[in-house]
Amino acid sequence: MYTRKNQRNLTSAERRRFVSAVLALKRSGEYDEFVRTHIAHYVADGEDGPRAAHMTPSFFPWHRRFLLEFERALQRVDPAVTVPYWDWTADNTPAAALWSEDFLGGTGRAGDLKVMTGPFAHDTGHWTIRGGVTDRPYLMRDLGRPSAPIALPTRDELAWAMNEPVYDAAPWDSTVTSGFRNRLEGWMSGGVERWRNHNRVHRWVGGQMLGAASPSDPVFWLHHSFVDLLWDRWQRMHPDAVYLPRTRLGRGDPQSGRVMSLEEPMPPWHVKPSELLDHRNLYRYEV
Ligand code: CU1
Ligand code: CU1
Repeated sequence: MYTRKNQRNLTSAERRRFVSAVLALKRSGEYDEFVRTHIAHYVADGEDGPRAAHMTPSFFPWHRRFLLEFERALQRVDPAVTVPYWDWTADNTPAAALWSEDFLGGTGRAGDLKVMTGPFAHDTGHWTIRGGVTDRPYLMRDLGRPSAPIALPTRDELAWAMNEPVYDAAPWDSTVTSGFRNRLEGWMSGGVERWRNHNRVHRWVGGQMLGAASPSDPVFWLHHSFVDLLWDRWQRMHPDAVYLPRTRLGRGDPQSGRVMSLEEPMPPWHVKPSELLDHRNLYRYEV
């Protein structure tokens, strides 16, 4: 049993140990394996094949397992390290300590968006992007997208998702407008509202966080740690709510075989959503 802390409460020693463990995984090649796994499971609505990770009910359990795998890798380097979480409703500007020189570094420079500060700046020699969806070898960010400013999700926007009492609904994809899962994952069609909550955060950071290679930016883990906390919080807010779909979809359903119901194993780990509904025997969140 261990605790995932709010990143704003980390001591400077805890920050340093987290960063060191991440850099160790980068050196060993394991980090890039995580990026490749994420890319391999970035299957959109319009593509064929099973959709375990995104635009799908198993968005939450898939990322819970993905984070656990990453956290276990970090802990093989340093058993005291856990994945902190970033509450983007509170630490919602580029001036937040998250982006400081001794933690994740800051935004990218004008023009090519290349990150120039902190341990993940390419010029340190420790953070070369490989196997991504662009051929740029350097980490890019565009915090707040100054050219067309956007804001991180507010408490009210988050509440709009959290107050939804039903987990997910047909057609179980990016187009569904009700249900906690897509209100939090944040695919909504049309206009400025298109990116909500979880997706808005990817957009606000910009650079590699915009696409399938988003774990190339270590902030990915802190973002998804908070998303995981929010799933937990939602379950407590709605104790009678259940994961949906409960049973395998019928053959006539266009999503049959594409989305995972409660007892259908998710690739690549062959773990069922039902096995990931409760994390409290493994870790807790500091509140
Ligand atoms: Cu993802
Ligand atoms: Cu994400």
